Amino acid sequence: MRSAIEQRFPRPSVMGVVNVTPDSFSDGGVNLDPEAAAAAARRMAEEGAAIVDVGGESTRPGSEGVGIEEELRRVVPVLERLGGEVPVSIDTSKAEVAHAALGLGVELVNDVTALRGDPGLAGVVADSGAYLCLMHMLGEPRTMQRDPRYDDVVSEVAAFLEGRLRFAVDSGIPEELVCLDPGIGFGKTVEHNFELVRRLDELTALGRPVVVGFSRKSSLGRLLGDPEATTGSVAASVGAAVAAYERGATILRVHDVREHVEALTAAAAALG
Ligand code: HH2
Repeated sequence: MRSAIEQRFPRPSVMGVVNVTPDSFSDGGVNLDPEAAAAAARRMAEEGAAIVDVGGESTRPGSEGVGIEEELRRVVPVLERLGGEVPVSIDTSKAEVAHAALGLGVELVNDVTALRGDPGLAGVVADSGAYLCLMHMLGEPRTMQRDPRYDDVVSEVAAFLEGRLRFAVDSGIPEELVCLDPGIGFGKTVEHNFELVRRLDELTALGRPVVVGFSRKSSLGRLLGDPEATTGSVAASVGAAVAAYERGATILRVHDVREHVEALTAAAAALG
């Protein structure tokens, strides 16, 4: 039986990102070799990550997605090498991939579709007793950055997450195992992304821990003056993560673990 997610992940906790993909927007190709990916995950745990998020499918703007066999081929060898030695989450929307990963010791399922992608995923999570992250996305990766529009981005994201939380609970997943994520960069403009962090209290008001993943995202590069940016700097990522923490985020999903752990440790000491 797992403890409530707030106990497992005290504020602030860092989730390190290991993408086992050729095409992720900021680290594509770096960890395609399973040995390299496992070494990166171990290093992140040593640097203070509470969990490492292993993903075998890029969801960058414009991406097409991969099939089940290919996703399994990418992530299973990495999870086998980690063998329960490093706390791991699986970044997938596919029930079969989550099922295999949970059998290899994964403790959290991170679904960017919030249980809309695969009708079998809710049951797999419910049966396993794993933690679950539900993320907001407008549209799908292939098209999501084509002129995203909201009347009020924060209230629409909050209503969506509340609905998906209800669906998860109705599917047999205990609420105390679920966290929510506004999905920075998933069908949002630069201004939408920063407004979500600025008004993060409206998402923490849903009563679940909030995950924020601003790390290296293009909005940071665009904010700093490059309208064509596809990534953002480490320093800008750390600034956004500290701001999100101050506004109530619990888990910060990041690529550069050491820098974020140091900054968040200092921020936590200063803010209390
Ligand atoms: N962002 C990405 C992927 N998964 N999951 C959650 N919960 N929140 C996020 O913000 C989030 C996520 C995209 O970043 P990355 O994994 O580095 O890139 P890619 O999708 O290109 O592999």
